[in-house]
Amino acid sequence: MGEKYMIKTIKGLIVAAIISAFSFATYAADSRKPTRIPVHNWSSQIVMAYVIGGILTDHMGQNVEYVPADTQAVYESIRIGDVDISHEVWQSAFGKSFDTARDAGGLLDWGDHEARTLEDMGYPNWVVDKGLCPGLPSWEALKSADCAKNFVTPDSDGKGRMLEGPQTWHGDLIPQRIDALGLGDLWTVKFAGSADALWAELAAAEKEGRGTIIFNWTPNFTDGAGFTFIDFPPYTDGCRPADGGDGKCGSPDGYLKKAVNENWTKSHPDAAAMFKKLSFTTGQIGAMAAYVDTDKMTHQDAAKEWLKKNKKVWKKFLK
Ligand code: TMO
Repeated sequence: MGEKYMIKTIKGLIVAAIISAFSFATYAADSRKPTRIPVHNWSSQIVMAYVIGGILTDHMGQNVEYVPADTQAVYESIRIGDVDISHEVWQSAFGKSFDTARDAGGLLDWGDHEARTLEDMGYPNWVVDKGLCPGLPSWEALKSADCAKNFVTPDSDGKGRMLEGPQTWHGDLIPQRIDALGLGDLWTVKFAGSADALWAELAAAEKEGRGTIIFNWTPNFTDGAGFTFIDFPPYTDGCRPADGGDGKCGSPDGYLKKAVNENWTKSHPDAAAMFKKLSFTTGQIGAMAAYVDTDKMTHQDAAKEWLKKNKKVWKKFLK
């Protein structure tokens, strides 16, 4: 192997270094300080954290840090500058905490994703196919004792059981609603410890041939998989007990919002411009979740795969 080859290789390396320096040079305005991205406890949120982190590091030459964060307290953390962004503010679960932080100053509304959201109780379609609760998806079907008895579990005191998500997501919103609608004698609400426990319940109930009602949301991996949300009385502003209402209402047709720390938009103007443009559809977010919950990939691998398959989507967010 000759000197010529060595020189060629070195030349190649220099050219590569110059090209990569130029491709990041357009983002030189931003601070080298890592953008702190929160990580919560449902799949699309975690995958999207790595998707955004991947865009910032691999394509904008920036630094990021992933911060495990409480799903309600995170908005105050962003307001005071302990976390920089939030990429999935779900209206039903977190709208109130978001509003409180925004009104106190320091946290900015950074726009909505194209996807709309619904977070509510529902059931896999085989529950109705098996005749376990005629009348669904109307909530009034739940008034029937013949329905409730098909949802009894060993821990439910002879009542039908509904499985809510982790209590940090909505506190006692669902138990309050069940009582407010006069369903408390027939139904009891238990809380799952994790999102995975909800999916495990779907599998267990199907195997045991008993009915199941769980908390779920869209966009999610279940969007194309035969899951139906219960039609509760419509949501109206102020209908929830936390907002002074009687609680006899379902969840809103909600936004999926982004939020940022105000100072971060000044220290990281290019990242902030990218994040403002960033918007995903129901299908794109459902796919992020499906890589993990259906295909059993790690969140990091799911994000890499998503970025690889959706270059046209995210390149539009870059300048
Ligand atoms: C906030 N969540 C997507 C779990 O409803």
